[in-house]
Amino acid sequence: MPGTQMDVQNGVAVISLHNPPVNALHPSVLQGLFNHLREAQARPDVKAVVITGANGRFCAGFDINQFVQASGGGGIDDRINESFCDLIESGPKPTVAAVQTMALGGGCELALACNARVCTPGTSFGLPELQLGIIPGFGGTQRLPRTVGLQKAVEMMLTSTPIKDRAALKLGLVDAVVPAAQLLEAAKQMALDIAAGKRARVQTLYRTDKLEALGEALPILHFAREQTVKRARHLTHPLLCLDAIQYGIEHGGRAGLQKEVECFAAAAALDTHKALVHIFFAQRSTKKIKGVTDAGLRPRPIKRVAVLGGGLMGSGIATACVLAGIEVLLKEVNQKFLDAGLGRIQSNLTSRVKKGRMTESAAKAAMSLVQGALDYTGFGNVDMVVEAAIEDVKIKQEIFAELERCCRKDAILSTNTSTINIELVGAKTTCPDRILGAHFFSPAHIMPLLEIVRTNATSKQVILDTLELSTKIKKTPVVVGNCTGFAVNRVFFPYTQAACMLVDMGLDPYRIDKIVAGFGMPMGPFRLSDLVGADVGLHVGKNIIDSFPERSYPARIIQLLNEHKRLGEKSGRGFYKYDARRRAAPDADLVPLVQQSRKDAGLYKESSPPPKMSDQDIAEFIFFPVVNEGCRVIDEGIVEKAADLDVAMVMGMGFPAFRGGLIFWADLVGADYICKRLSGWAQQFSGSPLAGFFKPCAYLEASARQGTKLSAGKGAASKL
Ligand code: 3H9
Repeated sequence: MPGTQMDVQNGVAVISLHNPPVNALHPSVLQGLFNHLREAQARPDVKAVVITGANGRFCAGFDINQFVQASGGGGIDDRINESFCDLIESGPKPTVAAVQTMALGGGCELALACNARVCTPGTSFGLPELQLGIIPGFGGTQRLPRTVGLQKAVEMMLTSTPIKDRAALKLGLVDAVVPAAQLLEAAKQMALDIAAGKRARVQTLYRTDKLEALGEALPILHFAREQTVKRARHLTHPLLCLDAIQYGIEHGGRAGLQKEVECFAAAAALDTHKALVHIFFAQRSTKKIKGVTDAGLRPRPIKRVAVLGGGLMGSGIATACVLAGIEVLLKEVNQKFLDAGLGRIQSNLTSRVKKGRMTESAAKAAMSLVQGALDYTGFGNVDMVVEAAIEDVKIKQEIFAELERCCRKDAILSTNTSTINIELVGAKTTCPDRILGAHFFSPAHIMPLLEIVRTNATSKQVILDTLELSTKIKKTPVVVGNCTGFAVNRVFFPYTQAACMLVDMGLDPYRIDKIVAGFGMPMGPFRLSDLVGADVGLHVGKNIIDSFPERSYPARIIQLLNEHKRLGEKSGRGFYKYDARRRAAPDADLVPLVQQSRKDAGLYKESSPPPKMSDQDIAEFIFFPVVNEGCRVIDEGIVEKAADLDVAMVMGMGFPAFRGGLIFWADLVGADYICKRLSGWAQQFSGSPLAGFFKPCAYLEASARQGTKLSAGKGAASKL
């Protein structure tokens, strides 16, 4: 049961937070802390108080599960906040926080309310509340600026980025860093020194020495506001955070605390908060696979990986591996390609050094883990192969047959194909249990998602090992079933197709891109097409169209771009034109191609006015077919649960996290409304092959009819 314990020794009450694994502030922990604090403050044998965490971790903040249960605001009692502030910071006995490993969110705020802080080496301090759609609510908006200065505090809160012990010491966020074995003693001594008047008792809320003067503070906040509106124009809660900080600067810390409570409640009432909390848990639950992670198996470590193909994908995958200390054997077909592949890995590492993400010596050590190969010698020594050769089924089949001959009998054989059916890839082998898809997203050393594609034959052990690899290389895994395009590419194929259809119906591609970016995507479908390359788009699209002809729109404009060698960013022209710094600008030369595409598609006559469609109409026309395909993927059991698809969409396609992922967002919009809109378009195009593109699937229809949530899960439609 979560709670606190108190132990009084030599005049110091040590209160420890107990709620494994991260001592989150569950209501019973808060209540326990409050009761113990009151008792300690009242006891005559207690001179000072130390607050610490059990099991080597201080606290990761308020218990996020409570936000899910509460309708808004997490059910936090404002009075607890107020009383905590007074009791910890200004009660009769001084308090010191003894912090191990992490003090995040409410945990950091708790530490900030103490009169001093001691921590262990490597401890992180941070206020990452904004990543959950709320603002710090335990006084952090007031105490952090008064501890580290406004500029740094604003940066830490707006970016949700924690700082480590050494930086915290430099900034005065922590008073001493001591080895773990000495932590409690050091904290107790510090607390007794404060009680004896040998050390000043700092009450952060009333400090002014670190805070910039109003004349300096206001421009900092103004700039932060401008940047926030520019970078996160859909989000309100960062502005609420700035409001609370500013109010405290203008009216004093105590008034600021009141404003913080108001702003916290306003943020907690927004859908953004619910969406981001959903993503927080969804992201953690993708690692739990029924029948695999609960089967009592132990993952086998993957220490040596062979990557087949040193192109953009292969070199990115190799980079991700060496960054995690995994040895890589990079195979190419000739020396020229091999040198180019090795060069790409080197340049990925160099770029990290330039950005300050790793030291030169660490980059050198990582590069030394890579070995080049022109044949399969050495493959007998690897734990796993990731094939990243060209997207050609026959070539992949030959490679896999060769891999079965050259690799150990227990080596995992994976393919990075983005669309090809995994069973087809392994068709010429006799070891389907060792074969799976390891679909990385480009650039593979940066993008956070790993789509793990299992077939009916893939063994549990192989899935478990690959899950373990994903953790090691810092990717979020989503385990999906086998089909053309798997979950991410399959669900997103209507995205570009619907956008191309709109162009053929007479709409301006640049307006469409603007609207989709306005929805929250990192870029619109045409800018994305240019980034991926029209040639790749055509190739991937063909696989999808061949597999789902009844609901596909073979976009003529993509063919035309290929015919005119307008392949996108890499060729300097696509839907946009690009300058030497790869900055995109609308291109008048695109017009004849658009006109040709419209003529061939026959959906629009140049002489007539374009159809009247609002921004909302356009966004729905593009995203509702995507939701429809998402519903099929859930119903067919390609994903285990809808939340997995949400994570895959956010991390693989850049679907806005603040909308909670595709299906979470669709549930907010409502299955009934989506179904009606899709049916309307299907009706509009009835008699033409386009009707199938919009026809609502059985799962969506059933959810709409019964009023059930789309996130209800696989098989829900048939059970209704
Ligand atoms: C807040 O504090 C509001 C306040 O300002 C005031 C309000 C008035 N609650 O990530 P991991 C679970 S808001 C509940 O896999 P790691 C997590 O779900 C909070 N549970 O491990 C997982 O459970 P499971 C502000 C939490 O080592 C397990 O712990 N704080 C919480 O990679 C392990 O987590 C934050 O935003 C929590 N607060 O990373 C910090 N935190 O095993 C959020 C974790 O069942 N947390 N869990 O799947 C994190 O950033 C990372 O979890 C952390 C550990 C860095 C702590």
